[in-house]
Amino acid sequence: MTRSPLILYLAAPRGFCAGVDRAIKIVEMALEKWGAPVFVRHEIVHNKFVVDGLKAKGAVFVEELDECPDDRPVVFSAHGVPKAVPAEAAQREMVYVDATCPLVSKVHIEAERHAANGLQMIMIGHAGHPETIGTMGQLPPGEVLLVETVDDVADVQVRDPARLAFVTQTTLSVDDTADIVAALQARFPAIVGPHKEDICYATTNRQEAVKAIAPDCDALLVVGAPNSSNSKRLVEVARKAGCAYAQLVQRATDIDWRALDGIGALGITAGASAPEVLIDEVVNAFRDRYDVTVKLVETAQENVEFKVPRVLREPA
Ligand code: 0CH
Ligand code: SF4
Repeated sequence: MTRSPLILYLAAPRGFCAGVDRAIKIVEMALEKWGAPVFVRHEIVHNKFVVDGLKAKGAVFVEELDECPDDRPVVFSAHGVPKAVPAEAAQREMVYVDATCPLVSKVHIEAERHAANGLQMIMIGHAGHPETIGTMGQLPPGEVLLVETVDDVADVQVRDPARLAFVTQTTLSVDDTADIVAALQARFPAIVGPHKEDICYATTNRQEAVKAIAPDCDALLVVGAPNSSNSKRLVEVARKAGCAYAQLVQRATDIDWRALDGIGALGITAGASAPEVLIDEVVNAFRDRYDVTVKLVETAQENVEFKVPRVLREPA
């Protein structure tokens, strides 16, 4: 049987970012240093394959600190935690390691700095997402106002329109966020904030790469998890950029082959928390069924690397 030809546009950059790489290494180092079990508060990154791999090595994933015993180490996930979390760990004299991405920590510091200067904070982010909870939790409850959409900007009630600042989640849609920032600046001309927003290099680059391939693709698959904000944004970006069929897949088994019937050009990318081995798995599933020609489309080169703490803190 002859296989149909398929052009496979492989986006670059895709997959793991520096913050994810560092966070996973921190859990591995903690397991090496202290042995199992090491507790991890929240999925270290939003990827089942990564989480299952660490579980097999002895990591225990929980949602809240009160699920951890006092006498075992705990790692905080890459998404960041409210200030109350390390405070509680310290009060319980627990050993804890913070795997918050340095680019998320930077936003935490920004929020604190603005508040120290007497500015009321507005956060652009998704309600309930751990990064949003963590960033808003750098200040006392109720101090940070959340806006999720342009429409929310019209409703937000501020103390003093002349004394405002904003921060954002790092994994948002660059274009949607630009619209929200513009709406904030139109309503509150004195608002201060970052140069554009706080979206990180990895999020920006992955969205740019998708924009470059999406118009040429009959279908585009994003390897990533349904709870991964940055991965879900890549699906939206692909659709907006002109690829009507864009879907998230966690593994090759998620591919809906019937929906792909008759395609001639496919795009593949991956969210920042998806390991390359899963991208290979998806690509190989297409090689099994099609006569694949891979075209790598690289829109940026990344050389960001975050240092992993050389020595994890000893128990007090
Ligand atoms: O995209 P989100 O924030 O949901 O998280 P992820 O999929 O675990 O990717 C890593 C980003 C971590 C914090 O920016
Ligand atoms: Fe850090 Fe960006 Fe990766 Fe989040 S997506 S972990 S902010 S580099």
